[in-house]
Amino acid sequence: MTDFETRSGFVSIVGRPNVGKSTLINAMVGEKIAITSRRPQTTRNTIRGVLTLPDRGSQIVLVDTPGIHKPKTVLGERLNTLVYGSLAEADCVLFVIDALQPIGPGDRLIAERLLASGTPVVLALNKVDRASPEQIGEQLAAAGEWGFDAYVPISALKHDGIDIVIDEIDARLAPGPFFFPEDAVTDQPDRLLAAELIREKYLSRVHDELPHSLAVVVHEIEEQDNGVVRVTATAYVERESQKGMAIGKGGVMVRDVGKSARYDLERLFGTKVFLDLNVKVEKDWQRTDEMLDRLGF
Ligand SMILES: Nc1nc2c(ncn2[C@@H]2O[C@H](COP(=O)(O)OP(=O)(O)OP(=O)(O)O)[C@@H](O)[C@H]2O)c(=O)[nH]1
Ligand SMILES: [Mg+2]
Repeated sequence: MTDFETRSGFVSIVGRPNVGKSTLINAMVGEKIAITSRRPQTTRNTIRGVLTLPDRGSQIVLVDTPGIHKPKTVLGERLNTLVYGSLAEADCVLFVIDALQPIGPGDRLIAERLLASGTPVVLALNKVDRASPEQIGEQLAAAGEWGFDAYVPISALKHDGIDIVIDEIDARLAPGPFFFPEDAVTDQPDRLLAAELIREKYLSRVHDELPHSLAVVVHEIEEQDNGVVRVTATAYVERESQKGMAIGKGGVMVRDVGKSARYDLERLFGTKVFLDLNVKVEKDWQRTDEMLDRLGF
């Protein structure tokens, strides 16, 4: 017996890199709380999104996680540890696979971990907007062998099937308290959200190894007397050669990133923003524990 009149639960969103986990959390909470990009390994932190359904008396706390992959760096190892740690706390798992990519060893590894954990699993087959009916059928049949609790074809990008995912999760919530205010969509501090928005602008503009070598830190967010919010940030790269790329010819890259980020930041803070963005070299930050600590991983 419990005294709760409400239901709630923590739901980890897991899957291989690039399958659309962050796009899905944004679609579910209805706001952009996680950045997305065409490149794998975009998400580097667990990001909590909150979805309250007042009519049903329930609250879903979604946890977006970095894609699970074979780790090559200390950062990679920490990301995997982070994902498996979040599974331990989950009441339910939302396992995302890509309709356009045949099920591979990466998906199987995750599926086995999930089956062993005994946690209820809702599988979302994402990106069906670009898949043929045959592809969708084959993927569902193959994934069906795992015997998870529910299977939902979706398009996170086009917001198709999202309500069904929410229903399937809601049906599996146990009596429990609301952990967040009803109108909350995330518990991320502004500094982190701002840093991620700046990193996203870089990810869509730079190539080769630079996306992986890039970390953004927001040092200060300060409201000035004139009402303008001043955001002071640094984009860290790993090598001197990357610094030139991150700044661009005559500063064109840093200006373009800054302009685009400022637009999102102004929406986030609801006021004019002055963005002070610098680029610095921090040698091999992904490979040293000390630097990962400083950057907040
Ligand atoms: N066509 C299509 N593309 C999608 C869909 N969902 C996500 N994408 C695209 O897939 C790419 C990866 O999306 P993300 O949401 O960043 O993927 P992720 O799983 O969070 O990736 P990591 O954080 O790197 O693990 C982006 O270019 C998205 O726009 C979808 O339903 N349909
Ligand atoms: Mg992501």
